[in-house]
Amino acid sequence: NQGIRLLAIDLGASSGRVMLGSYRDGKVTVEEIHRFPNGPVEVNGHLHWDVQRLLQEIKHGIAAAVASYGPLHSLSVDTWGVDYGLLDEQGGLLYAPHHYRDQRMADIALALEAALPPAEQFKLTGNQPSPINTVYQLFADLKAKQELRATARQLLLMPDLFNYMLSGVAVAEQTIWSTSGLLNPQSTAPSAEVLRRLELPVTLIPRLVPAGTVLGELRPALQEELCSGPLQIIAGASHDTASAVASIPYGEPGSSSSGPDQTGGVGPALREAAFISCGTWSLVGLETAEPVLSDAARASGFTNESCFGGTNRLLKNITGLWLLQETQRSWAEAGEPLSHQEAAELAGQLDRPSACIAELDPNDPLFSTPGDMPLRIESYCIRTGQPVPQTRAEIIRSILESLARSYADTIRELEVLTGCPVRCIHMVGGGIQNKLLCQLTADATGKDVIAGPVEASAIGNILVQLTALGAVDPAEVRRVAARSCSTLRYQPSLTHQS
Ligand code: ADP
Ligand code: LRH
Repeated sequence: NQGIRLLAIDLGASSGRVMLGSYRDGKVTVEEIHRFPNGPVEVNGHLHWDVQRLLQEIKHGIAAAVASYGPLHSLSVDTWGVDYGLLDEQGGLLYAPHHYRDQRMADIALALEAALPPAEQFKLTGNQPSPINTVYQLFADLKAKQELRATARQLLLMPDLFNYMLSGVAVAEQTIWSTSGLLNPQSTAPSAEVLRRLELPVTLIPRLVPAGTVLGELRPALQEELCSGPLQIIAGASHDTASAVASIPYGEPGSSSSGPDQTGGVGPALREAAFISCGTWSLVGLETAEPVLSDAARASGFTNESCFGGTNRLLKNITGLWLLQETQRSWAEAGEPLSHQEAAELAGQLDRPSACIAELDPNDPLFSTPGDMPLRIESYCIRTGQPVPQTRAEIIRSILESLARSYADTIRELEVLTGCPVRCIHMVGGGIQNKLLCQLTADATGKDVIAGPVEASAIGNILVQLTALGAVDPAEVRRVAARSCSTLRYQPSLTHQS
């Protein structure tokens, strides 16, 4: 009994992976078929995504999986949020999609906010206003290139774009569109008011579909090229964060997080466990029944996004391990590369009491664009009157301790906003391989951290596909996740000062 075999194509901002999922005896197992780097590509002073290369990598992964395992049932692509491609009348891409770290929005953001102030955006969409949001980027692109009003026929967010390139079917999947700043807070329809106030054409938005919608089969030409047979393409929980949260094994013994509202109904949180999805970004939040649209939520930087199944994620986007990735990139360019594992080990070996550790605000705009991160950390320290970390270990440790501190601050804010105590934290994603970061998070929050799975987005992607195929009942997803994932528990160390 081979069970059901399917592919999760999980594109993160720093790497993409093609993962084979097998579902048998009520459990999912995953195996990495192909991994490739991803990141911003500068063309004529602007940052873009290399969509054609990413498509080639995806195709390579499909062919490799079929060569090793034979026919597969389905595949689904999930990606980072907010970015998009515009299609012309023939269904071709008008230009290479911009990367959300591109700086073309700097001035135009003010014009957008004059037409639609941030507080109104938040009430109308539930999304925290930010120049990276689709709505800001689209407003900027339509102002800069007037001809797009005539030539652009459809706007596809990144996972919808890849699923379209594979299947020929264009949709707007709800979880990824919940990052756009263009839908109502429940992500069930475009916000007519936002579109009207910003003069954005509603016709660009394809048909909205929920996570777990079968789109059709792999295009015939691709079937012939890659797998000589049918392969279903599914719009899963296409936002990588929605997929990651779908994989969380809530209800793991001792996590006090198995059922809805165990707080006695004090607040809107669905569980007493918070999550941290830890990759290029750190997404720190709680699942709630409904979007939280209070002024306090907006003022403290929270956003609302859709989960698989229609619940809400109240979360903050924290500039996460991007700080470390860019630091490592600078060192590699200087001829002194350091792997992820070496970086974590170096910071762990530091003699902490005598070390020079800076307190960084990861969300300071200084850190948001590509550049010489060690130099920026130095400028930040000078600006904020702190001693400058000197050694590589001190720089890494400053980043990791600052991330853990901002996680702790965010979790305290979540408790105040929802009125629900957070008992423990589920950490998922590539960043949990950094054991020091997990321990620092337990120490800074004073709460148990349950770490796992690493490949959360891929596992969530597979689980949602299984519901679309009718193999797993949506109500069973958490239980299958709990059976499929092993976790590691970190407890606050005795030296923790709360
Ligand atoms: P994304 O999906 O945004 O591309 P990932 O979830 O793949 O990000 O996480 C990538 C991050 O995980 C890296 O930036 C790195 O900091 C961390 N990481 C990956 N592998 C390891 C490792 N072996 N040890 C420590 N940290 C790691
Ligand atoms: C993380 C993520 C996050 C944001 C950002 C742009 O990969 O999806 O949730 O949307 O990318």
